[in-house]
Amino acid sequence: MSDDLQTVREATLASINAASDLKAWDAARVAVLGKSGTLTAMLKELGRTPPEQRRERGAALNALRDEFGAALEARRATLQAEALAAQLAAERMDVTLPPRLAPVGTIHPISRTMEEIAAIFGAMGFATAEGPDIESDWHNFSALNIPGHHPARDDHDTFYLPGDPPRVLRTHTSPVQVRTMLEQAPPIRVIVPGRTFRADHDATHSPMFHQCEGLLIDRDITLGHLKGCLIDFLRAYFGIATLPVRFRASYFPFTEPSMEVDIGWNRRTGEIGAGTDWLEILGSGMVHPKVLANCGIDPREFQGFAFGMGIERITMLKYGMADLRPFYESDLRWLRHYGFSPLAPAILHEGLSG
Ligand code: 2NL
Repeated sequence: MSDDLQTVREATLASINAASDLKAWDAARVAVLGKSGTLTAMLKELGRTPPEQRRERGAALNALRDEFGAALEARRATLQAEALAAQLAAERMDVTLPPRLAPVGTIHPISRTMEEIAAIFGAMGFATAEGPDIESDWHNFSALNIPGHHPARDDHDTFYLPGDPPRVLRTHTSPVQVRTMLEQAPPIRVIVPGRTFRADHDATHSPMFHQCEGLLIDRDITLGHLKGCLIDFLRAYFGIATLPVRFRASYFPFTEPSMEVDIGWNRRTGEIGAGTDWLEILGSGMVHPKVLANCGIDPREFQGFAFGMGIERITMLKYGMADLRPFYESDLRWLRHYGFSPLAPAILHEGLSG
């Protein structure tokens, strides 16, 4: 090999092996084999070489081109392996580490109780219905046989909203059952959990609280159906198969007859299902014929029963909470203590058969 080719060879191989990353490698490649690279220029000059030297020089240049190509390929493989090793080292991770857990909240006891009630009545074929917080006077009162002059209106401490006619914040969830009866033909089985509002605020009353009412309408429905249904519910909800339940005559404008439902407890210890005292827990009754007629149902053909309960109250009784106010204060300590895991659903209806 001629001296000039030997010089080019050494300089080129040195520059290829000096390339310390893929960018420098590419620059070295272009400098030799690119359009105006050193070897490209020498190959172009071959045409001007005297014919007797051309063959030998051409063979030498071709050999150089192959050698540079091989050197470039070897360098590229080395650089890529180094780059991959560096990346693997930099991005090293331990896939056996436990995951960082996202903070998990808790289900509010009000929501939990509503879910439990829906699960128990759901197993008895009741659907859950919802409706608006703001109601007409007719849906909240008149349809339920509570006329304008009726003293029950004063009892309800109603929030009236401005307007003509004035509307109300619903004082119970009954207007949702009224809407259900107007929209659906019997048979009807619904429960209606939700917010209710009364202008009443002290240690045991909040102006916003929660109720769950229920309604069943069908042919040949009797007080016996009401009693069996509510006894099953109370025993499943409190998880006490032998819970004593007592029905006591009462009065509501929207039911006839009406009954208060009591459960057995020990007033001194607060224990439910034990002792000789009675605790009022539900209101109930056979739906008043006038209410059925107001809601487009013929009372000679269909009968039914209805009931209502306070969610906060039955929650406090079941979980031994002494005070109503923390329900609405969003105190994380209280919520963590009394809240429920979002991963453990209410499956209390199993208690009905079990
Ligand atoms: C209670 C008493 C009760 C009802 C609610 C009702 C609804 C319709 C027709 C007839 Cl649409 N009745 N609801 C009946 C009896 C009692 O609630 O102490 N609630 C906390």
